[in-house]
Order: sequence, then C-alpha cells, then structure tokens
Amino acid sequence: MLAGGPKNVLIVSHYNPDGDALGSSIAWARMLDGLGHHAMCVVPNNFPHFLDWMPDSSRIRVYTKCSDEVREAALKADIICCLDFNNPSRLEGLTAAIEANIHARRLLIDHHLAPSDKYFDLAFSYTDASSTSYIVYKLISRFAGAHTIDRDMGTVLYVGMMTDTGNFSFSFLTPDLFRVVAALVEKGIDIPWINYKVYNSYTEERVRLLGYSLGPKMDIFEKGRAACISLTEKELRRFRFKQGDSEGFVNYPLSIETVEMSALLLENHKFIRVSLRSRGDVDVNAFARRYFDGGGHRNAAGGKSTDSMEETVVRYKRAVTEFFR
Ligand SMILES: [Mn+2]
Repeated sequence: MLAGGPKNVLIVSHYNPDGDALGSSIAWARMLDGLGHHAMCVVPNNFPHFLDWMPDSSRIRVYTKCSDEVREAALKADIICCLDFNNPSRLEGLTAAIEANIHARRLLIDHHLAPSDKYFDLAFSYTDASSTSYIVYKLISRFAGAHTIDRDMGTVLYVGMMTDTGNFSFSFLTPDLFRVVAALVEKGIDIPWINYKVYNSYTEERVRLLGYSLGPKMDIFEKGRAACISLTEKELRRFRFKQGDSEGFVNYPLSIETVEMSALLLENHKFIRVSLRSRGDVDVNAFARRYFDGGGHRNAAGGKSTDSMEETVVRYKRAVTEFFR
C-alpha cells in the first residue's frame, strides 16, 4: 500500500477524540513522515484541553474548524488510515468528506469489537489489544523499526496506552504491554509529568462538576448493582462545561463495591450521549448495541438516545432491569 514513492495519507480518528485517538494518530503520522510520505491527521471535533500539551498536537486538524482544507486533502489522499474506531458513523460530519474519495485505499488500525469489514481494504484489527496506540507501536516496530520511535512518539503512544487502560488498571494488561512501556521508558518518556498533565490539570469548575455528578446526580438502583449519572446542557452550562470535562466520570460509580454497571448520560445538542462502563462479565458492548444504537468493548461502550433526558433515564433503568434478569 505504501510502496512506489511518496503517498498522500490522511489519518482520521473518532468523534470526541481521546488520548488513544490522538496518540496513535500522531505517532502513525510521524512514522509516515519518516518514510517520506505526506501525512495529515484529522479528527471530527475538538479534543479536550488536557491533551493540548501532547507533542505535535498542533498538527491535528479539527474538521469543524477547517472543513474546506480537510475536504480538499481527503480528495487528494492515496490512502486513508482509520485509527481507533471501526465504524464510519464514529466520524460524524467527517464521514462524507472521506467517502467523497472513492479511489483511496482504506486502512484500519483499531481494537474495538466488530469492525465493518467491507469498508476497509486492509485491517489491523486486534480486539484483545488494550489500545490502538499499543497496536501502532507494534506496527511501527515491524515496518520502520523500534529505533525510529523517539521520545515524543513514545510520549504520545504512552498517553494512548495509559488513558485507554485507566492508568493500567483495566483488562488486556498483557506482559507485552509492560515490555512496550519499558521500551518507552528507555526512550526517555517522563511518566510522572505525563500523569500530571493528563490527570491533574483540571479547572476548578471541572472538579466541582465531578462533585455535583457524584453528589446530587448519582442514582444507584437495581439493589446497588447499577448506577446512572445524568447531566443536562443547563447543568453543564452552570459549571462552564468544556469538552472533555466529563471524561472519566462514568468510572467513579464502579468504585462502589456492589456496582457492576455505570452510565453517564450527557446532553449534547440534539441528542444524549450514553457512556457505559461495567466490571467482570457484564457486557456493556451488547447492552449498548441492544438498547442505545452503539457498541464498543465488553467493559466500556457507548451509544446515543434522541429521547428527552427524563425518557432516556427511564429507558436506561428499564433496560438494566431487563438486562440483569
Ligand atoms: Mn482506543
């Protein structure tokens, strides 16, 4: 795919880009630069400010801010790399720009369940990988050599691995993942500093919003087994909500011993974003697919609802009761 001279490569990642989306995209682009190709990274909408500091984050184009430039680049692309998602619907407004180019080869690098196979010419889809950044590390090592990974690439890849595993505490923590982390430490990445930038650089409003979410807004039901936090746009405005501020909120209820499934319902313009987390065998990927037109991983998934907040909360609770039966 990359043979025969320099290629124009467009790297795209999912709506509401997270640490893994940015980390894998930036590192993959740097590898392509190093091989003499021309790479552009695009995401559908803004990324949270606690990822602004990432090396090379300024090379990420946000589609909503420069749609003409991106549409033009998408048409010129020889190859379109889709990182950290596997369903074109996750690109939201960017989908049409990609699909306007019917000649480009499409490459998938991802770790989510159930890829839309027909959409891609070549797929590196490893659903038991803890992050796309981990897969990208392995691919760069194979194609360009691990020696081509410098400190900045190591830093962005580490951000992806760290954020997608909840700071190395969720599943898929393989011995090889830690070997890769060891290799990144040898590149000179500064883990305490990365931790500080990602987890301890919040605004006061964000921390107060967390308090509000876990105080008055956290609902525990189904004999303590399930939790729900709902936040309307009005409430978010009160805390000067900025995108990314609610990142991680959905995990907190799972720190209660009895809670097996947790949901965050976030009002967002025309619909409600449903984020789901679970522990053990509770399969929120199946739950999201069945009830909220979404999907993801077994213990972390998402979906959406076009009903009102009250209706969505009722529907979620009813679905949980049915699902747990
Ligand atoms: Mn990921």
